[in-house]
Amino acid sequence: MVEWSDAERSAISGIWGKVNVDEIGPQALGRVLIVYPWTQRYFGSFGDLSSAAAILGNPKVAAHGKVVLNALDKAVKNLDNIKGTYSNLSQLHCDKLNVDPDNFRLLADCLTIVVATKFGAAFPPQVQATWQKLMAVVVAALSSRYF
Ligand code: HNI
Repeated sequence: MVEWSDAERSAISGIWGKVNVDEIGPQALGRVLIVYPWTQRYFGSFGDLSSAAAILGNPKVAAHGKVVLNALDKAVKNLDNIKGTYSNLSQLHCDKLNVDPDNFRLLADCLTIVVATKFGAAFPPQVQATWQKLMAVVVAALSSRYF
């Protein structure tokens, strides 16, 4: 059972309250597909992913980036039960989508970089520390039905 202190809860709601899902989601997923090109194999139906510009301009990537960040919003709103919140989503990524769970960490890392780039001084190390904990719990929860 993950414990969250009041300071951690307020750090998460502070930074998450500033995140525009429609902007950050597409950038985070786009970055994964550019930095780790083998992840493109899961998105064969998304059309043109042939260059960084194509990926960042691809409306399906943008739409799916929003879907992913809206799912993250559910974790933020259910900090005390992220594992349960993501149970079905974990099973879907495992059984139906066959996504290698290592990729969850890659997405979490890209999201952290996008958030750090966007918020700069408003994302100091103390806030990042809590953010990394959130990412670790999310990655573990999404991986939980694989084993
Ligand atoms: Ni992911 C579909 C959430 C990481 C590949 N993914 C979803 C859906 C949600 C979601 C929500 C929609 C489910 C539905 O239709 O019921 N994905 C998340 C979250 C993370 C994540 C919260 C990590 C934080 N997904 C990843 C990663 C990959 C990935 C890292 C591959 C590299 N996801 C997919 C694919 C689909 C998908 C593929 C189906 C997309 C489609 O529309 O065809």
